[in-house]
Amino acid sequence: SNKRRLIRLAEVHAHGPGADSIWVTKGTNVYDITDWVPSHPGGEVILRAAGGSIDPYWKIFSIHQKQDVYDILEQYLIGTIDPQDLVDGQVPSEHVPNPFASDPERDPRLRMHSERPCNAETPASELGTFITPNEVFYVRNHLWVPDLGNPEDYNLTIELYDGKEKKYTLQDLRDKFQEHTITATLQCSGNRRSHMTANARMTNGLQWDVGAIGNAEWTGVRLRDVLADAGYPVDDIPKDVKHVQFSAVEAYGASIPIAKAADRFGDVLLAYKMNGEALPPDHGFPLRALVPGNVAARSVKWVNKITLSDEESPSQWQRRDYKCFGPNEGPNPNWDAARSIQEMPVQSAITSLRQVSSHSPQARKWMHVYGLEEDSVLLEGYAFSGGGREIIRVDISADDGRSWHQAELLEAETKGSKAWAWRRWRFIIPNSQAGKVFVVKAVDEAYNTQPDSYEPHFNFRGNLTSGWQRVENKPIP
Ligand code: MTE
Ligand code: MO
Repeated sequence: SNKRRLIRLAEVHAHGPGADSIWVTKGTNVYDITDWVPSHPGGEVILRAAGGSIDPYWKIFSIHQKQDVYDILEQYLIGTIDPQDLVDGQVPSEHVPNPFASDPERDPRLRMHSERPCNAETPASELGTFITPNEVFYVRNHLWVPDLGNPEDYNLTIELYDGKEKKYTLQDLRDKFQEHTITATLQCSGNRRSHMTANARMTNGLQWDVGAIGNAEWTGVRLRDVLADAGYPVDDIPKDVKHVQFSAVEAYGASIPIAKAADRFGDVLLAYKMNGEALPPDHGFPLRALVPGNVAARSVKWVNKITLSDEESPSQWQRRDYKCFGPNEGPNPNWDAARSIQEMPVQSAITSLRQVSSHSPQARKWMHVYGLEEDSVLLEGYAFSGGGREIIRVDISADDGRSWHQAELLEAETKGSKAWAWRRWRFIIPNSQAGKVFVVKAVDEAYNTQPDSYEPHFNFRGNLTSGWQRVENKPIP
């Protein structure tokens, strides 16, 4: 039939993003998806594949790997690639785009979980400082790092509830608004997921250790100030507006409640600096939302559109992935009924365990520094809670939870209206009193604390793992 006509690759290329009709290939089939583009649930990102192969995108957006999605596409089949354009029966590799072509180089110290998209955590050995250096700050990308062209052309669009839009260039943001700096910890909801897998059951997602977290100074303008300038009454929130949706250049999106965005003590920033430097490409250059106290998934990188709405962001990262379920709920839960994660619960981890010993010249130095007379074990780590709730205590057990001590909470200078930054802590115990297993747990200012085990807060996604961390009494590499 005419559905099977042979099509040259050059003809496919002519139906790219600007063309009247939009074609894509999947395998060696050709589809005219013009009529589908406006109803694509993922929005205009589909145009990235226009005139070429959608295969690499469908690999990344795994939501497509379902029969009903294949069925939709099959309706638009118009032909197959002419065999004279194929190499070994396949579309040549030049025709298949590399969505990750503009991803930057990464610091070799990062522990890579997946390269495309880049998911890399800070190794425990680099988690020892109050401020996490930009080069080793964990990277959590769902997609590619967008190629932005000239930053001077970058625009942020604010869409108010009545549909009116206001645009700001980066220069507008710098010129019109007061600059603010806050010290804030970003933590992925999957931080420590591997501990839930190890101590309860297999979880679905990247198996992060303790390093999907980091602390930085973020500089930018207050979202609240920008919303006010755009014409939104931040001190008299209209009833219908419930959420602020952030959309990013590369198709990621998420939202936060309006009450957080409009709160004068909420410190939500549109940040352009990280630790005093321009945002690195992996962390959202030139502009990211920074929502302190909330799960890092809401701190949308490369943000270029902000929409006030009565609804949460329609993205899968708001309506799906970042939710928790009961321990008994299987992999097909009622997603819509579950609440999306916003503020984080209490968390703590041991990032360093060292011998301070008279036997080793290097470790002897620490005995001197800490004024110790006996060979000892030195533990260090972090503790953090969401919502700006301060960590008030860190308890350490040197005998697997039978008896407890309090760690020393280290002082650090922070900026911001609330306790958005983690607390570093230190604990030293003579070897003669140290058992085989150390345990850590923390308490925040609301006296929230952590679950002692993993099964009771198991969820198949492995989100918000916060069970007491246990580590063996041996050096952490
Ligand atoms: N923003 C965009 N545009 N794309 C993303 O993939 N990942 C989110 C959030 N913002 C993401 C994003 C998630 S899940 C996390 S944990 C943080 O960014 C990670 O921020 P970082 O890579 O700067 O550490
Ligand atoms: Mo995340």
